[in-house]
Amino acid sequence: MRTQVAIIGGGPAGLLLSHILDRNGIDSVVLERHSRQHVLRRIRAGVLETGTVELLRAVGLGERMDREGHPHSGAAIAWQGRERFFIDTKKFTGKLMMAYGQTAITEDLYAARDARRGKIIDEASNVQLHDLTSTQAHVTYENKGQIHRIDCDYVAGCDGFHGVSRQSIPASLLRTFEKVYPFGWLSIMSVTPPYPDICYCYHERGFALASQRSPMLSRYYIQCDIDAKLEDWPDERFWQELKARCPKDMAEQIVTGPSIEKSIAPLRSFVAEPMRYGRLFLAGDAAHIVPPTGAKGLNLAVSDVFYLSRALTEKYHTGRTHYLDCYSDMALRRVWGATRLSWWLTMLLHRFPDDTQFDERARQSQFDYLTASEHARASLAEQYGGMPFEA
Ligand code: RFL
Ligand code: PHB
Repeated sequence: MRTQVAIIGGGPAGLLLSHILDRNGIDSVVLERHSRQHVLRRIRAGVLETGTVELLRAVGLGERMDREGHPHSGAAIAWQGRERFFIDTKKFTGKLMMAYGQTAITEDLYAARDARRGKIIDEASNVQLHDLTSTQAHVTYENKGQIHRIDCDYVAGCDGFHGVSRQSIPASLLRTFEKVYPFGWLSIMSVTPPYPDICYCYHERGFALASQRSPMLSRYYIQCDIDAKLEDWPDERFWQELKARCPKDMAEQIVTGPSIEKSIAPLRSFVAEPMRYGRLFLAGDAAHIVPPTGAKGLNLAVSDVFYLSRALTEKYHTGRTHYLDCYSDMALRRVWGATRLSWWLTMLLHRFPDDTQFDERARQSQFDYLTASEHARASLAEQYGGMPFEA
């Protein structure tokens, strides 16, 4: 088989890239390790920046999002013993954000690719990338016991943190930057009316977060020990702990019910540089991971895809390689901005096992500064709402 762009990974980054390339007359094949059912079962991000929302609309993926998503003007921080604080993206940037789940976006993307007879190969195992610095770049994979080969002009590595693409770059050429946090997030989904605001809670017992997917679907998170086990967290205990970390009026408003999903995710910051090796371009979690505190992971995957689709379109339509040549630098500038914000919010809103009284006071002072300074509030709102894409 031959294609113009071989895309490794059928998550949001890979599917969106394939969709946009197709709209621009560029052929691609998506190779996904898991079954479609498995990919669609994953519950992950839920908050979209304006830039993400506008891009999805611009490429014909806005209809269901605008019908079912919940536009909102930012998020609240409930700091123990203090007045509620609001990260007001609407006031400071004029922009609305959108609560719309990654699961729904992935469904929309599969539907859009199917409608255009897009080539997505599920359950492609042992994917390998070959000759990435030559004009004979190709990928091989196994499917139903047979080995297949796809020749291509470019390879897009959209295969997440544990994928094969980043590992195909010689270690001597790759620099990685990593921070692993000493706790995780325990999450549940429940068929209950959500708390009205997305609300981040800081409490001496640890962090908690109220979020939402739809008028009858709630998503809640609490900070947990790094070695926490799901079996130790029956629903009853989760709700009790969540409510203990929220202000009283908020706890009283939270509607509890049986969980339909429960999982634990570790928190990590990770960036790999550069995001290009010869004809291979990395996008999304394949190149970087942020802790979910800033709700940036999915939004970064989308901004990478915006830059990469523009670069490939320029190359195929005009022969110029300006955007391909600056893809890594441009994408990384945005990545580092979101990485820094996610790290900062994680430090601000969590209790660390080795916290001293100094750390606690410094955190309180940081929060005091936010409440006292219009400039500080504007800066946070601008970054939480998402920085614009570079021209
Ligand atoms: P994905 O979604 O991980 O998709 C990558 C796809 O590649 C496939 N794959 C391979 N395919 C072929 N060959 C291989 N060798 C392959 N290896 C992997 C995988 O099966 C998968 O389908 O990456 P992408 O597209 O870059 O999208 C990024 C987002 O998914 C991610 O940034 C966010 O979901 C991060 N994230 C969250 N972000 C938020 O903003 N808020 C959240 O609440 C939130 N929760 C999460 C998360 C990420 C999680 N992960 C990755 C463990 C919760 C979890 C559990
Ligand atoms: C979510 O809705 O899943 C969500 C919201 C805000 C975050 C992270 C996750 O910071």
